[in-house]
Amino acid sequence: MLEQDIERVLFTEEALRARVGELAQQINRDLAGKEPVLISVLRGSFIFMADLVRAIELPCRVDFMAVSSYGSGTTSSGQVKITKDLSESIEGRDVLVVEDILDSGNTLSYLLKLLQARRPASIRLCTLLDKPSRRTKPIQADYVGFQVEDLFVVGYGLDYAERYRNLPYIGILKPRVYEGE
Ligand code: PRP
Ligand code: 7HP
Repeated sequence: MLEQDIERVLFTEEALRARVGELAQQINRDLAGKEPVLISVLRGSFIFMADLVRAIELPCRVDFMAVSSYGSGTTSSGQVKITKDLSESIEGRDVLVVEDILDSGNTLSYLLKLLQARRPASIRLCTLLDKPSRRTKPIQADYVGFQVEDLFVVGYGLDYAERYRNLPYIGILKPRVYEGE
């Protein structure tokens, strides 16, 4: 079972639910009167997006973009690949990018540049987790669920080698799982 590979639970289902609700309240206030488009960066953000959008009370659109830079390891390859683009134009729209984790910043600095070139009215970034100690690109999120230390975390959408996304909480993997990577 997946549970056997988890060393410690960092954020329980209850803690995630409460924090996602707080983030949504902040977004409801900040974007009041607007109709933002929420862009989920797949695949890691799919669960966070589903919970966040249901707590947002504004009229909004959703769209999806798939990018990948980690391959099957625990460090970024540095090369961001777009594997699925948006379905609609964002020109003139208020955009909220929804991510699961901001780590080195490679993925999001690449993505934000690309989205900015499409001339949205505004872009904001919401990440569930932030690992500032690993940042190599100067990028900050407007909304952060939790800061995490330099530990590889899984669950609630986040994977290691495509596994563990379906854990309902966020936890730290036992080192034996990725040793010898
Ligand atoms: C993960 C995560 C972020 C990115 C963050 O994606 O979802 O997009 O890494 O890391 P960075 O700040 O160091 O770039 P990954 O490439 O693992 O793809 P996934 O979303 O399909 O799991
Ligand atoms: C990407 C990623 N994916 C899962 N867990 C982490 O801790 C990660 N950092 N960057």
